[in-house]
Amino acid sequence: MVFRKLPGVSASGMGLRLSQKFVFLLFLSGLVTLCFGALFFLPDSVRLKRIFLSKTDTQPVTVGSGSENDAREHLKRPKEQEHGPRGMTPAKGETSSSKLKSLSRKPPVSHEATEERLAGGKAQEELTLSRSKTETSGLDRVTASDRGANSDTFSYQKFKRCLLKAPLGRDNGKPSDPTTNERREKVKEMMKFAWDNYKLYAWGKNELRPLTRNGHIGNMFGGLRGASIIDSLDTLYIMGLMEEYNDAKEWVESSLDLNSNGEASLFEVNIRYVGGLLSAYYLTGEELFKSKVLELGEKLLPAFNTPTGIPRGVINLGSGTSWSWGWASAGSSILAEFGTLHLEFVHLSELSNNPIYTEKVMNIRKLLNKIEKPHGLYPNFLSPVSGNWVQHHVSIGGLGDSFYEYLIKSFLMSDKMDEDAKRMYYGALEAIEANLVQKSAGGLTYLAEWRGGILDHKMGHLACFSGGMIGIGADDGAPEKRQHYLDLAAEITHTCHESYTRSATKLGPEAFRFDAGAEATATRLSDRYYILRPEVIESYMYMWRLTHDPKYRDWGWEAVQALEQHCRVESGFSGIRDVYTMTVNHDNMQQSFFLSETLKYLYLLFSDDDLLPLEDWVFNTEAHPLPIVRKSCLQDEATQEKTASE
Ligand code: DMJ
Repeated sequence: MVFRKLPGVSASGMGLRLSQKFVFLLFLSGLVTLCFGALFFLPDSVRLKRIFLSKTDTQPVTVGSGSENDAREHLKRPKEQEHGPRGMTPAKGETSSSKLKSLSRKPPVSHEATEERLAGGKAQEELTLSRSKTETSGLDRVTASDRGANSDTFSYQKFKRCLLKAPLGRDNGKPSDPTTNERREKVKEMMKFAWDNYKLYAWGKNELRPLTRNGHIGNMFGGLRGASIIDSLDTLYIMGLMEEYNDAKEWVESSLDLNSNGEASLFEVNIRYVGGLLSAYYLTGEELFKSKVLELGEKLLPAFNTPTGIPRGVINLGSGTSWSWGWASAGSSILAEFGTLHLEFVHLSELSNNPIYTEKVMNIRKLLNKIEKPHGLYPNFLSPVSGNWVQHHVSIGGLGDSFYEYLIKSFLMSDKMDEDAKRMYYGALEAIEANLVQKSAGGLTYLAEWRGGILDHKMGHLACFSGGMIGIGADDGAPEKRQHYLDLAAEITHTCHESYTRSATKLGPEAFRFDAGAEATATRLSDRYYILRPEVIESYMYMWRLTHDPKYRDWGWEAVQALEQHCRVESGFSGIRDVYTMTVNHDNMQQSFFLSETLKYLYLLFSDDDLLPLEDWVFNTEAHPLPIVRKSCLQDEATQEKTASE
């Protein structure tokens, strides 16, 4: 077929002349360049960017270990491990630790030197985030500096003088009994082993993968790195592992980059990074930790820019944009997440002398006080837009847990001045006792979960922290209930210990049930794993301090032996996939909370009570010790200082 040239139509057959065609092509190529260029300036979470960029570039957030979250993180691990590329193991010399050594700017600190310097006064499923419609822009952020933050006014010396006892005790908490001391030394050796391997194979990454001998970054902390370092600072320090502590401090100084632009869990960043830096500062007085934590605290504030002031779960630390977890129904926020900020935020206000942090968490408190609670219970999901509950699922384990813990600890940390927190805690405990506390056929006390009035006879490993929580709160409720609370705390701790003793490995499953003939055992395959969690040991530690019943130390020692036998591998510690089988299958993950919590609580269990005495310290939910705020003492000290200078 022959095409005839029509009048007025160009040779191209498209009705364009050569010059027009050239201009059009130029315009088109400009447009394409612009589109691709724009991709790199879009916020990390924009879906289009995810399609074009690789996973590591965009770092989609998988839910973290907050409450039920790390269970989900764990579920995706087997795949990664099986399909992990071969040859992932870096050559030993490739770790950055050696490089860091040469970067040292300040002389290393010894335990004694720090203490001496500070002495003075009385003491010394991979869930890629789908942005929900409830996304908030970070543009309207109110920063701490806008509100007049003044980091110069906090006096570390005044703070030290207001402590009742020396933080590290008489002899760093060394017990006089030789067996206990041997056990304590064993725990210290475990910490050193876990740390050395992290340093060797995963330095600067978030966690160590001990089987493949490499680092894990994950996606709970946005672009933040070094979770295991921040989580370990205080543990290394109280154990007197000073060379290791100095390496960690040096890393914070040279490599902790807070200018990340990734999607982070507000809860996880708060409990691990904010909590870890705060306690490192309070224990050592190093200004470095204070300036880092104040810088980070400021980056978290935009998460509160919601119609109710209830923060959303995820925040982009760079842009300040925040949104709800894609898996949380109807764009809701999670009780254990927005309810686990109080301790750290009060301390951020203390250090910055800026009330904004306290205001943010007090606002959460105000809303929770105002809304109706079914049977006095606090459901796990709340809308940050309407301020109403979204579902009626109540749990003292995952999704709820540390909210209750922070109520009683807020009261204790306020030097028992925060009456509101006290009232809320005992109110919640009453509702828990009336609705959730159960006795099994075999006589075990447990905490069931509540789904709109129907009980699920299951208790998560996470819920086992409650033995310790109820124990430390026993003194401050109604006096006639003191013994009752101590008994309840002991019964729950006993049940959790049973969940360990009834397994082949003597480690406890992720969740255990009390139905269909089960008594403190996991009935589902998916509940049989153990990821080095601390909660059961945490309760042993508190119950030991409260009662001095030697059984708690014996139970702790059983756990040490089980960890050594089943979780210690050639290059670190690893979780296991099934606590009921002796031929263990490791999950290839040394969680940062193993260093921060599990080993710290074990060390404290085998130490004298004067190592981080409970009269002066509360532990945040990641086991980072925070001091009790003695407002009146601090004010007296300030007045005295003023009078002296006049
Ligand atoms: C830790 O990160 C904290 O204890 C948190 O409150 C719950 N999950 C882990 C440990 O299991």
